[in-house]
Amino acid sequence: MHKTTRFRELLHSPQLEFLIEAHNGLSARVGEEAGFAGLWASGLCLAAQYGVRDNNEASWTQVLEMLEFMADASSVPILLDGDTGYGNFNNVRRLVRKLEQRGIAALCIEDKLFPKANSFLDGEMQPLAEIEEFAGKIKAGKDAARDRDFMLVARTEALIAGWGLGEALRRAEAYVEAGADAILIHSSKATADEVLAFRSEWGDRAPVLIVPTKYWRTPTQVFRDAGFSMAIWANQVLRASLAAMQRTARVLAREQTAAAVENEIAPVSEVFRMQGVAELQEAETRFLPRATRSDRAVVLAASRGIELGKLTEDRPKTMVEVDGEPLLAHIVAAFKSAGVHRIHVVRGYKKEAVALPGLAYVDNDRHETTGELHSLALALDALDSSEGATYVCYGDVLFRRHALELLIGNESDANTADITLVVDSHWQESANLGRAADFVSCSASPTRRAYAAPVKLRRMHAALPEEERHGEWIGLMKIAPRALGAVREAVAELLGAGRGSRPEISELLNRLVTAGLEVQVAYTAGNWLDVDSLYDVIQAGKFGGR
Ligand code: SPV
Ligand code: MG
Repeated sequence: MHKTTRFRELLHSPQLEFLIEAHNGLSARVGEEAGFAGLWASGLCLAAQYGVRDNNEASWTQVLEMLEFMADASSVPILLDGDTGYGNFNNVRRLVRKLEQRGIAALCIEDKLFPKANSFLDGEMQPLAEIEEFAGKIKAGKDAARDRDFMLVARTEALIAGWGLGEALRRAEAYVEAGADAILIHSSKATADEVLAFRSEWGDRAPVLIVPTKYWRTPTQVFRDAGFSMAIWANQVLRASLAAMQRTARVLAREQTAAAVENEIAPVSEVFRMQGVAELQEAETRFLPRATRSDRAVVLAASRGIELGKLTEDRPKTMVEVDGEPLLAHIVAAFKSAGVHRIHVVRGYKKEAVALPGLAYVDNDRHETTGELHSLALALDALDSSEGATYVCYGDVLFRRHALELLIGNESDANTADITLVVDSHWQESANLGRAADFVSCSASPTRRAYAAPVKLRRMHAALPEEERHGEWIGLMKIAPRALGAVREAVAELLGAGRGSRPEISELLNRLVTAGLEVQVAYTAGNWLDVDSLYDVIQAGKFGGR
């Protein structure tokens, strides 16, 4: 049901209904959660939460902005306390249009002059609008509404301004005549006598709303018996939060420890709940490619990187700073932002210099005589037997998160091969082709991949003839849980067979292909950088964004 229709129903329901004040998204949610069927966007409270006076100091568009948050945060109808309508009939027309656009159900305007002041501040001194002029605003407001259920409540201040019951009735009559859907009769007396007198004289010409701020002692049953349509708790929530904020701030200032207030205040988890954090987390699982909890990464970072000369005298290449942070920190950040939080780093050369927090370390103490496959073997030994996927990358490769997302994919992806490699189809554009590169030959070229079945690796070799090259492996791969055993075995075989030699990961991959494992290729164009030279370090500084 539309919020407008719901509000209309509330206005005409046979029982006394209640609206509670709200002044921002959070208080709107608080009011709805407490069980209120509607909200009063109080002018006083909106002004107060902005820290300004209830004298139209906040502009009407600032009010509108906040109303949008309130309407988004709640599903019950909102009645805006629209003061005098922020101008003449024309301003009211525009206001109504904007309120409808932002999902506000109803508008209340009062018969004072712009800029108004709060009714409880010298209310009897405040001039009232001319009846005809105010009736024109009501007509214009109703005329502007596209939705027939958009309700316009006319509020008369005749009692507060000291003009008496007769004037209040005369005005109410004229306002309903002009099209008002209900009357708000306001009073600043400490008893309800005035509003009760109005109600009994008024009869049932239109629903009547009250704001029992000053006559709060009157039992609610009296309002029920009198037949009011709605009672508005117009400022109690703001006053409650003000008292709590003042108390907490004073105690903190005095005690200088949060322990003095912790038991009195809402836990942070409650703030998260009110913000709807759970919904976002749920949506992330549907819309974001994320690793699962048990996924882990292995970063092979044992070698020095002698090509970098002085830069790697006291640290391995993975700790060389790029853009103010070690290469490894960039790699860790890319994994973490994709949801892979368990990261194992194989270190060797100057291992004490590799000490970023929160990582698991595996030491290859024979790094000088062994190679990358030995490092990989050590890392695989250190992994638990969880069901997660294993991401493997080199400690000197910078890649953007996008490259990682190609591997992670989401439920709907066909990304379910035993092993998946990220392959750069733009290998020719690499600035430093003199370096060692893992070129790949695949079942389909990058340009044809959209039409073909998943692209499979045929062969990886540094000396692959140019006409066979479909791309270059960027040094990042994913091993599916079910393939981990086969990978472990193949690694062990290669290391066992090749005593003295230093088998490379390319050999491992070729072996796995021959053994019938499905090694798939995900093409990317750029999005990575292999840091093999001083030139690369400089390029890496410009690489930017993960
Ligand atoms: C408001 O809540 O801003 C009102 C009601 O207009 S009162 O403050 O009682 O005038
Ligand atoms: Mg007000």
